[in-house]
Amino acid sequence: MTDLILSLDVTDRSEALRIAAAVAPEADAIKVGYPLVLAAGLGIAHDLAELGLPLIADFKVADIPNTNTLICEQVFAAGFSAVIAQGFPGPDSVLACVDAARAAGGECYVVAEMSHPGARTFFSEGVPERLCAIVAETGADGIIAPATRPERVRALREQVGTKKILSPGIGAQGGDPAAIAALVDGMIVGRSIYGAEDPAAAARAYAPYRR
Ligand code: U5P
Repeated sequence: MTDLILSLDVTDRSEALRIAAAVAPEADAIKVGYPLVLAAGLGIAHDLAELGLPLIADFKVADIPNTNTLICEQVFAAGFSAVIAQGFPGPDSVLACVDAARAAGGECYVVAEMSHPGARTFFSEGVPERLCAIVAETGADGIIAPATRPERVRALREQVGTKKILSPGIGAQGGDPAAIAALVDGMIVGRSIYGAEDPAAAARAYAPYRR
């Protein structure tokens, strides 16, 4: 299965709810990050949860273990079903997120390599592979890997085996769903869906790549 994950980076509450409701029948999960939560409040998660799709909190949690625990407890109490953490703070920080996810019956994903051009500065020279080792060590559910570089996703698949790969960078950042869908478990798509005149139709265009 390759899921379609709507990245709902909209900063108006009612527009976010309207787009989410329209796209929900065409999507498998909704990812929410700082843009929407800072604009509309964490309570937006409860409203979105009513659509019945898994909700992923893209807060790229990256602090000491105790702070990560406190952040993730808030995330899951708000109604999210998964959280995204950074791996560079180290295994104990990631484990805090994994433990909080488990306590809530949720999931934790770790950023292994980012999708934008500048990511190459630090997500290089074996670092993504070391981050995948932290995923294995902590029992996290999977990684975030760049749809803009399918060859890197292929290499990281070797590292994570059957753990899930969720992949942003499709559409607005230039990633091609035809090149990435078969390599990953989830395609994360933001602007090319929520920025379209008809977001539901834009989401439907990804249907051939949902398996
Ligand atoms: N995201 C990336 N690349 C990463 C990690 C996360 O694009 O390496 C997030 C962005 O913050 C955004 C979404 O929320 O995925 C992609 O949106 P878009 O480029 O499809 O609009």
